Amino acid sequence: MSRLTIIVAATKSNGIGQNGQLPWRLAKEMAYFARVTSNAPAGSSNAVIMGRNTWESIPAKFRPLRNRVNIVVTRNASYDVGSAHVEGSLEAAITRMKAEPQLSRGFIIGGVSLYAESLNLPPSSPVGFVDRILLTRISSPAFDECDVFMPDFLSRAGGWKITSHNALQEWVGFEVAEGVQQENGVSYEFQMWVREV
Ligand code: FOL
Repeated sequence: MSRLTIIVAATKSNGIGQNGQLPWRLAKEMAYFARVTSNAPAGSSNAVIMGRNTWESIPAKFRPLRNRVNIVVTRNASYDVGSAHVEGSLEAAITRMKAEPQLSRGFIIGGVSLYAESLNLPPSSPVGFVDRILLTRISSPAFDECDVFMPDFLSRAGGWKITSHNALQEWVGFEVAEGVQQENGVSYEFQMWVREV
């Protein structure tokens, strides 16, 4: 059984993408994503589990995401990317991840299907479940053009609570900018949410 972390940047209406891409270009936010998902104790690495559309949305020059074990989930049995593990279900991906030597943390990095499916894993699931969400909340502009939306985890039963900024920094293992950040005219904030189980 493993505890998994979702990492996502979402608007106030939970928009996360548009036309198969991120709706914004935020270099510092992306650097945070890369650092959080890469940061692991010496001699170990983290895994990033993603859906096929998310894999295809990552610029080719950044794939596979370096210094991380990349696992792509697709129902297409003949999908082959060579440079990443491919599995047929979220459960198979988590099982594959756990077979990895020197594995530290497991991150679900999108998209909507994998976020929804992983949030639905009960704490009693034999493979694992999500107990933490690293949410970058984009407060303005609204990005009304978004065409894919994160499931509204905050409104679900499940007891999600926002943590202190200190708890976020302790968990990721480095200093994180606190409060509302401004980049390219976009306002956002780094948050961590956990659920007690
Ligand atoms: N979570 C957060 N907080 N922000 C995101 O942008 C984000 N994006 C995804 C999932 N969770 C997220 C999925 N989309 C890359 C591109 C798209 C993507 C995830 C990653 C990517 O190219 N990452 C490189 C860094 C590239 C750079 O430095 O510009 C990496 O090494 O992680």
